[in-house]
Amino acid sequence: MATFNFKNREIECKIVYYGPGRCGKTTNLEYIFHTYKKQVTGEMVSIDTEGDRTLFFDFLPMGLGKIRGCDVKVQLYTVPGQVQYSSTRKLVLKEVDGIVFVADSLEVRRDKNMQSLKDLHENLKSYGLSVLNIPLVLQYNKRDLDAEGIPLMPIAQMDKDLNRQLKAPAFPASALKGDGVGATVTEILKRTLLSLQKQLKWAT
Ligand SMILES: Nc1nc2c(ncn2[C@@H]2O[C@H](COP(=O)(O)OP(=O)(O)O)[C@@H](O)[C@H]2O)c(=O)[nH]1
Ligand SMILES: [Mg+2]
Repeated sequence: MATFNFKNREIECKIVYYGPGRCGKTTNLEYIFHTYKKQVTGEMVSIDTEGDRTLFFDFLPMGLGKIRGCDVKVQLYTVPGQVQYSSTRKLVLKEVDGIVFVADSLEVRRDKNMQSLKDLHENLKSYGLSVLNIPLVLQYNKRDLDAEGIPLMPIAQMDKDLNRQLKAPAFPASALKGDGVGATVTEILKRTLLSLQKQLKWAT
């Protein structure tokens, strides 16, 4: 749940990039951090866990408008994807307002994607949240590897595996090249802001 600070006329919310280890979450955030410099309001903070990191930075999306005269400040987070960091992943999801699920398009990562989505589902449930009613966007990453002759799952297969029930917007992407990264973050920002607007309506 976002923090509404009416005194500073600021609303602070949290978007988490979730997905299996090595799917490209950190690469997404690094691309955003470097490409949308003007909208980044602080440093990238990195919390090291052995072999993997939790990253976050503050982001002030421009052009998406204010909510009731309040600026909206977003914290973008990644989680460590490796199985052993389950408790960290859960902690990062606390009070989340929107989620980008990054799936790895590599054929060999098919099961890992599905496991990670299930893990997301369970972790959200422990906070009384549901993947079905939280703002959510999927990203099918590493599409560039197709050109290298590396076997990737067709988009239709990934939709079937991951998005049959969710019916969330899904973006093919190459976080490495930046393709689809902006479209993904813009969509989750839009959806998260819309959801906050609705929550505010109920609260007043
Ligand atoms: N070819 C290609 N490699 C990628 C892409 N995204 C990430 N990678 C690579 O995959 C590896 C893991 O990426 P990383 O962002 O650290 O994954 P994370 O564990 O989800 O944070 C790194 O070597 C990245 O350079 C992509 O879109 N295409
Ligand atoms: Mg990472």
